[in-house]
Amino acid sequence: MKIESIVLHHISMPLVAPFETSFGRETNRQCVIIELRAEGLVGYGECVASRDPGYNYETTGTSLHILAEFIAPLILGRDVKTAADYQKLVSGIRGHHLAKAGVEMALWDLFGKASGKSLRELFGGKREKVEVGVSVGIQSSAQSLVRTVGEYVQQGYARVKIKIKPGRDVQDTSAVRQAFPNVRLQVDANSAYALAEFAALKPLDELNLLLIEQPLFEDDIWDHHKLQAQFKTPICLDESIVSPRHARYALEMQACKIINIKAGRVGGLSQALLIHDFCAANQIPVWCGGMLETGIGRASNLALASLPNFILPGDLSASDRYYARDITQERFALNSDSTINVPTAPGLGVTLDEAALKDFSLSKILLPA
Ligand code: OSB
Ligand code: MG
Repeated sequence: MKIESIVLHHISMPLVAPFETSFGRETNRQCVIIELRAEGLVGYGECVASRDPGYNYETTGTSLHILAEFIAPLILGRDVKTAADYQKLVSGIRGHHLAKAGVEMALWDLFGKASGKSLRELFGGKREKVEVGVSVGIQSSAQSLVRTVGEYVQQGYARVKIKIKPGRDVQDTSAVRQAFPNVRLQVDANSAYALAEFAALKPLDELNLLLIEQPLFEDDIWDHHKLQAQFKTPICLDESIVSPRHARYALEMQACKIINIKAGRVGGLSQALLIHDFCAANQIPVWCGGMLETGIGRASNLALASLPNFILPGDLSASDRYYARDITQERFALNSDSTINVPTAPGLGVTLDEAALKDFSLSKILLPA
């Protein structure tokens, strides 16, 4: 499709509650919404970079720079036919996967709208609803964590992930396990530990956790191999897997038993699909990670998670877990069986709430061909 114009919307949305991880605390979530116009259609994508470089090195600022100065000139006025075409066009830009992935999402929205097919259909996903869980940030105390987890369990979330960091790990996790002996529980350290530090947290291995997510440095697959050899609980990599190549490295090194897939982190939905297929061929389960997405990114994650090797519940909670007001007309609700329905309309299957986008806007960059 011939790309006629690009609009970059830098927005900030208030979260219903602050979200705290080992790398920081967010009360407002920033992101960049990408609007592509082509052949009378509009496609939307979400670049999931945050305000601060805490999760990885990208920020809303770096992504706006890369999008406006480097990615836009490569696609404006060009006929981009497939996601593979797009990946070839941007292959000269090193890194900046969150920026690249935001545009790829908008392209898929366009491809779907042009062909009358939903993303799920384009990906070959079979599920009409996907199993989901909730990611709970670090709370003021173990008691308040237990209270917060209790509220989510009450709402019907059958899988809970809690964020941990040095000093807030074994005690917090044990308290949750004791209060909820049967809940499917996992922890996420967001790269907060060195190998020796985490190896000392052996009690975690006795708490019947589904997995331990990204305990060590994001650029260190080898130390995760050493840690996995000492833990019976599966290690799951998030930050470390930034491409299909890295997924191969991790499996060859036996650095993990499970992979968290985020289309943003790996440079686009096409790359996420490649990792899904590679893991399926190697009997490694995957699950869909989240970046506190708006309804745009959430729709994309749901379509991705409808694929067969997304075996574990995703970090894909209902819209009201994140935002009182979203930028899509549609809001995603939790079904009583801890699932969320996958959109069925063409493309992402959601419609933008223009007024909300405007109200949340920090800046807007218009790039004509
Ligand atoms: O590590 O999975 C993560 C949110 C922002 C950045 C990194 C992560 C997260 C989450 C939230 O855990 C998942 C969600 O969107 O519910
Ligand atoms: Mg994570």
